[in-house]
Amino acid sequence: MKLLEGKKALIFGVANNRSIAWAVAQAFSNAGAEVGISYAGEILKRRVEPLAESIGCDFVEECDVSKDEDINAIAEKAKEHFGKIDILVHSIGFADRNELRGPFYNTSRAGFHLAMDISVYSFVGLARAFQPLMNEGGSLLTMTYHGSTKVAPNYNVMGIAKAALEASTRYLAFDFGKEKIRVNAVSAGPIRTLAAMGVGDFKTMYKAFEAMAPLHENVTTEDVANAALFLCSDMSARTTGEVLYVDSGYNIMGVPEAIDG
Ligand code: NAD
Ligand code: 0WE
Repeated sequence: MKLLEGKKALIFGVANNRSIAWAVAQAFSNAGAEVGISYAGEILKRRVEPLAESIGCDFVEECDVSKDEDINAIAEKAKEHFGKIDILVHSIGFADRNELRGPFYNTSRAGFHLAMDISVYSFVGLARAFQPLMNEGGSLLTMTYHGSTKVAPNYNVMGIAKAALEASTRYLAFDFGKEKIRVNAVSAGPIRTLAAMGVGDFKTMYKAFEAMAPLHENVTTEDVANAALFLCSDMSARTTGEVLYVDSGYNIMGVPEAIDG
């Protein structure tokens, strides 16, 4: 019996084959789940449809999470297609590129609102829309980053958004606990995805991460997907409101080891 046999999972945030959401979709499909995929906009459709097809996924729907209409519409479509679902994965984050460099105090009001809306509120909005469709024993999962609790230079307003996302995870876990639905987050180390590409000096950060982390290895989307599989399966039946780090141990370090060899 596979870990997600008989479970229905809806995964938000597939942009391309490097997306964390795509690794999650593949891992869940391999674990026996029936998978549905959602992507942000028309431009991504061409990329996402062949990926979905490759895992035999026949629910591929556009949803711009900045629009309540889109969120309500996809919940309605999911209800028609799946009836109820067991798992919802939120793998979405966005800030204006200009906010991800220079001093944090330069964050504009509009930039702050946008980052919070797309990266935080969307998880709450999806949770509300899908609450009536979630089976008991189900799971909600989101993706976060260590810049939420510690300063990551240039991550800026996204760090504030991730702090709010992690707090939202705890409040949602409380609400959904009554219905025996768990809500958790995976905190991943830096991975070269589309969302990381636009970031100046990502290579330096990537190298520094590898040097500092106890395991001295960078993180892959497959690593994140395996943790997601654990958190969305009955293997983690009594874990909720948690942030699980998949970061080669980077976050436990306070002082780097000597690098003179
Ligand atoms: P990605 O670019 O593949 O995924 C981000 C997704 O957000 C894309 O699919 C994009 O279309 C979607 N998105 C943006 N605006 C949207 C909107 N209005 N409506 C719907 N979808 C929208 O990059 P990724 O690295 O896979 O990112 C997924 C999640 O993982 C994000 O929350 C990110 O913050 C988090 N994360 C990434 C890293 C990393 O280093 N790559 C590390 C830790 C956490
Ligand atoms: O959460 C993320 C990605 C955040 C992100 C990245 C972009 C780049 C392109 C959000 N919005 C945008 N908007 C764009 O236009 N990560 C954890 C990856 C990441 O992004 C960083 C990082 C790391 C790590 C930005 C600055 C510093 C470090």
